[in-house]
Amino acid sequence: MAGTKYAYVKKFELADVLLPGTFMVLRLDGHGFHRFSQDHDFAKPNDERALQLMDRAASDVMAEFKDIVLAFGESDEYSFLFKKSSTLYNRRHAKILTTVTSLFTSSYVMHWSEYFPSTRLSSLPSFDGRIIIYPSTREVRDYFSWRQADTHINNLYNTTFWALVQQGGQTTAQAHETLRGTVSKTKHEILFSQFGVNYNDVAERYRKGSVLVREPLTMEDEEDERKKQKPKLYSTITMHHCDIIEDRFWTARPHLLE
Ligand code: DGT
Ligand code: MG
Ligand code: MG
Ligand code: MG
Ligand code: MG
Repeated sequence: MAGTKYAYVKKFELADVLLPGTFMVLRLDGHGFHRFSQDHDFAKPNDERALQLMDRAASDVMAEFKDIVLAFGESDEYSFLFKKSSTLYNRRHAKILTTVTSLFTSSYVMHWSEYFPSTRLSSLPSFDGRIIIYPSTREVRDYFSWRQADTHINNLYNTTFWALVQQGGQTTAQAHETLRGTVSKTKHEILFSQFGVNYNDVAERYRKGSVLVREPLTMEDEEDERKKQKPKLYSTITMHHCDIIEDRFWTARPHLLE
């Protein structure tokens, strides 16, 4: 085809390569999930099934794209960290972003009925996506701290808000008013004194989000896998609901930021 008189149009496709030797972080976010969550009766403040379905789609993405070493999910969003040396699709921005985003979406749809057996998928879920490149480990650490701090702030607010409404009998307008301008400590106190809830006992999944880690298999594990005739599996994906702001998580896994 290269020789036809039409082939020049290909030259209009400009390169969109992401800077080599930098960390690529890809974040997806559900489009219009305020409405989508209402249409599908998501539990408030947190719907365990919906969060598990997000985790499932994210782990399918990680199974397909081995250069993704870490993922963090909360609410209707997921962030994926690619290893710094990744040359996936020659680091073409649009190719990476669209392939990952559509794979995530198709997995979300394909597995919907496993997680929502009695709720028909009645509208079309879609996700927006972006890739941010970060020059050093400092920004990568701060990026994930930013997302997990967001999880905490939103969950504390939402947990207190829905306690006021569901158990405290307030209207949503009243609950907004009750919480206007309050600091974290006040929300903890409201939960404890009015509803007997110690916030620290709320499920870690809700307080900390989901962390998917690609763990390299040890030689011994590899040998076991070979015996099971899966010679190509050199890593495994594990899920955690743990702190990723402090150093501990990262120092235990130096391979993530190599
Ligand atoms: P966007 O992202 O600009 O298209 O708009 P939205 O509506 O997706 O807004 P966003 O992403 O800022 O907020 C996520 C929405 O999804 C928020 O309205 C709450 C809803 N949502 C996410 N997870 C849950 C859940 O577990 N339970 C309930 N009830 N709602 C959830
Ligand atoms: Mg948004
Ligand atoms: Mg959204
Ligand atoms: Mg969101
Ligand atoms: Mg093609």
